[in-house]
Amino acid sequence: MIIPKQDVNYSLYLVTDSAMLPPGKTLYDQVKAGLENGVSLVQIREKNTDTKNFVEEGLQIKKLCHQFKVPLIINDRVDVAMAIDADGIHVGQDDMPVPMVRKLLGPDKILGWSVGFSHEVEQLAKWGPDMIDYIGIGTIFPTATKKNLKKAPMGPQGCSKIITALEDSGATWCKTVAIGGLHPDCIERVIYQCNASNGKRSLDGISLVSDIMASPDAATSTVILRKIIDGTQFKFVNFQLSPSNVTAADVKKVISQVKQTRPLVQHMTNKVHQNFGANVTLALGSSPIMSDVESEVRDLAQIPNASLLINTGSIAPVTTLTTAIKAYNEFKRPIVLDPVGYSATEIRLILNDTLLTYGQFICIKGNSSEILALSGLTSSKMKGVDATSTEAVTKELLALATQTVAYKYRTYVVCTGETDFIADGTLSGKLSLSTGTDDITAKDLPCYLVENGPIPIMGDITASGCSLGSTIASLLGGLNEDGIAIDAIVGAVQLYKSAGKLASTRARGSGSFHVELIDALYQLFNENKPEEWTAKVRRL
Ligand code: 3NM
Ligand code: MG
Repeated sequence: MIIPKQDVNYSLYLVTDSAMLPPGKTLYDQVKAGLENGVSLVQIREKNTDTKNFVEEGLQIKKLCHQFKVPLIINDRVDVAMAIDADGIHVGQDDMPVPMVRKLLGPDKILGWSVGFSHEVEQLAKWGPDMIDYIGIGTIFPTATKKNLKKAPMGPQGCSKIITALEDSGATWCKTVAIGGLHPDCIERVIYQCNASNGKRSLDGISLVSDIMASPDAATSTVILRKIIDGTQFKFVNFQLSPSNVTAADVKKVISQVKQTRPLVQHMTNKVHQNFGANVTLALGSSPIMSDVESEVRDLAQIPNASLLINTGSIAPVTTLTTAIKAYNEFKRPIVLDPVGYSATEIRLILNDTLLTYGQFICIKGNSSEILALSGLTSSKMKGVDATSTEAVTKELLALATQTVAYKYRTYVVCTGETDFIADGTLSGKLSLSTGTDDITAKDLPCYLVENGPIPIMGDITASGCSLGSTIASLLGGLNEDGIAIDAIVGAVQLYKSAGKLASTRARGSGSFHVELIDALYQLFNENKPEEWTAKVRRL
């Protein structure tokens, strides 16, 4: 062993594949470039190499790895690992049974196992600490590298479930790496979102094949990966995720910024909301664009102060939505998700889960049924898109559901109702391997309540909830670099609720309420006196 196995650094774990080498490069070249630039662990994974070649290559690569004090792991082939005295072995669920491998290898070698499901973790825990040293959790995203993958991509959510299972089953010794479809455009988000629910741990590393093995410039690719993995801050928007007390002065500042910057708010929304949402956006000094044309999303995402609202009330093609999400994430512009009717039908559930898997959202806004369903805290299925759960839903439960969704997706969450709940799960964008959320759990997250008494007529017009999404997207889009996200989100909720109350006192029925709501938003926005708004904010 080149180093004691408890000292292994799992942070950037390169798995080889000689079938994807770029022209002119050998496996040795690619591994060397990786090691020179920060690869911390190497696995030789050769599915079609003759044993003699495998052994020769293994010896060569072992020598190379040891020059860098990096351990060498062999995939699947226990005989090869033993023959070359490798530092460890990695086996999958269908390879040689783990207890046999451990018996052959002895206690000091590193033993890794591919895990795709929580029940596999329970087995691991039963074996105890002398069996498995680390697990490769996958596949996270689709990948062309591993043929005949029997598992569906699990996304960061599935990975978090497995990390949580390790904590729940007491297998705290076992280290974790994520694998499958990991590249610079998603690795920060994967590290950020993959956490045990008790806040005590996150991934110990990222494992990958093609990003280095297939790279024409493996050195530069590794430098890029290393920099991301060593990062301490995930800046997925170009304004601030810092905490705030959200005073009237803070909200006033946000609105002044929106007036100056006149954000472009791209709506990918349902048909019923389009006209009303566009008028609400205009009332807030912003420019609406109601487009779900895939070929222009990149251009729109690059416009300064652009923001994107995705409302899944009518369902746009998934590829259009994921392309938009990727573009807005790339240009660090905010995306608000309104998961309309989440879990009301299977297709809405799958669509929204898919969107949440492929992007980092700044805010998820839903009604209590949607947020409860996303939180997983109740098993009740919603009755319809606008239905609220018939169970006794207490304020405590709604606050916890809001915090739970915020924690899961590391985002801000707004749960609407007579009281609106807003939770901040971003933890200021803090990024780190291994340490999780520093013991902070969902119930510890900052939570704000916005109250203004009942406004029953809100429920008598269409798209009133959707247009809160437009309002949040406007105010977030308008932030300058020094603007603070939570000020914009709480401010938007407070503005919308105050305007609703004001409009309800002026309206003669639901028809004029529609018009009065736009007038009230226009008035309150332009006056910009949050200290006089009727909706009040308090901290939980
Ligand atoms: N194991 P790339 S996915 C080797 O899910 C391997 O267990 C997986 O390759 C698992 O980084 C995978 O090129 C391939 O996507 C990962
Ligand atoms: Mg295998």
